[in-house]
Amino acid sequence: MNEADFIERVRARNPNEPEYLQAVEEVVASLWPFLQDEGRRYLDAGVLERLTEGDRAISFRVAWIDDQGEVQTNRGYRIQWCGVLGPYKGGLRFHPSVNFAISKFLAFEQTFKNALTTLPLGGAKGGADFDPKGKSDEEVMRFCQSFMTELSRYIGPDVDVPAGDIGVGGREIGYLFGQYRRMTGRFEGALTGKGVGWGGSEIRTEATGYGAIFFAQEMFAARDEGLEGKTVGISGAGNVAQYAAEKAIALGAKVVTMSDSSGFIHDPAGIDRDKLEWIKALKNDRRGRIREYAEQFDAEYHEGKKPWSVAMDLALPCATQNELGREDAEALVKNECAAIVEGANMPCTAAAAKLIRERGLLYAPGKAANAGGVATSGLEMTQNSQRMYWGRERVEDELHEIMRDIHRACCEHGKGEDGQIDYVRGANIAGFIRVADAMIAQGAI
Ligand code: NDP
Ligand code: 2IT
Repeated sequence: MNEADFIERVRARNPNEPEYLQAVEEVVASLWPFLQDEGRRYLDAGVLERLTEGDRAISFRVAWIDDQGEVQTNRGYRIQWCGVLGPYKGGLRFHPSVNFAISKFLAFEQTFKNALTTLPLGGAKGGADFDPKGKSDEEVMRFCQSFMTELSRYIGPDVDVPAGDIGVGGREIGYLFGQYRRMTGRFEGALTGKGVGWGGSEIRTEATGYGAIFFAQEMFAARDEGLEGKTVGISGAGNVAQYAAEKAIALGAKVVTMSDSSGFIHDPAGIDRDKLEWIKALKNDRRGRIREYAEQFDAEYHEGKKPWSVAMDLALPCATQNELGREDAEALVKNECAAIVEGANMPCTAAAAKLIRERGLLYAPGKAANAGGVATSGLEMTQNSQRMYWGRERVEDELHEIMRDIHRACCEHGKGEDGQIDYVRGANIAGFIRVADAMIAQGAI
């Protein structure tokens, strides 16, 4: 079979799932030359066919009662993609856009990402088409309780360990954990991202954003450059965006943009530590809109626009999939942006990624650059198993070392003949080898 036939087969088996196909096409394009050559045995063992078919997909009804006493119905998902490396692991997303195709692409990507961490973690993802925006805390709690009543059948510390993602943060993990404990009668590490006072890990909240900046630091260090003085553009204003901004500022970079689904703010003076604390309170406590920043700090607000036309040395898309298209990539190239580091999962469209790679920008795919979140979830699982608590410094040091190792693995497998690093190829091959070796060792599964 050639590459085109293989992709055609995946397409035919998964109709109407564009995001899933996009993720598969990227991985297969990276792997194909390797599979024809030193990776031949993986092709012969049918590993690629197996890895493009998830272990199982669960979909369920979530009925709950809103503040008006009306019954509302949503759909919940959990896709357990591949369990050869450890218990299934990956986030839960609550957003109206969540569907089968999006859950599948995320679970597929998660499998390679988790492999890159070198921790014992299988790949999974899930969520619901529930929109937490505008809902009261009580409504969110009732939704989480109903969702977990069903999900609790399928998870557990040695089975599947969900965490947060878009729309699922500390508040939601608290309600989900409470209901899991009530359903099972067990206080155990069946979820990560828990509060630090009740089984959570230090640094898990910060980990994805911090990890992305550690990765960016490594990329620039390979060119004998640091982040100090660099202009950084960030999209999103949620968990990943906030802590990417925090670490970038701490390392002396100037963060000039953040955004939400309504528009972006541009602060040419730079978002400093105090302004970032204000954004955290706006987003995490008041659940307000980013436009309010422009009124508070006399910055620009661009309704309905994305930040990529602003001049920046480092672009960090930290909102959602396909948020950075070809025209955005053209604008970044035109403004001499040096690097794009994906805090979000698959934020660049295929056309944008193609252009970025052709033009030779430093380009870190999400499965490498945002792996710090799940890696620290892995450290939370370790602490739960040990019934131990590790201090902040220890966890941050471990996270930093894991991100350095992922960078090293990308370089090892992504170095071209010209000495340039293709991080996409490096991440895909390094993650694939770890999963594929385990799969072959465990038989025809
Ligand atoms: P949050 O819910 O905390 O924040 C999401 C941010 O992205 C918000 O600012 C939100 O704006 C914006 N956003 C969401 N959907 C859209 C959309 N369709 N169009 C434009 N903006 C949008 O999520 P996280 O920060 O946790 O996640 C962000 C990304 O990072 C996701 O791709 C996620 O999969 C990925 N990720 C998260 C990890 C984690 O540990 N949390 C780990 C690894 C990856 P608004 O509030 O207006 O909706
Ligand atoms: O996309 C991701 O890696 C996450 N949302 C975090 C998953 C986790 O289990 O911590």
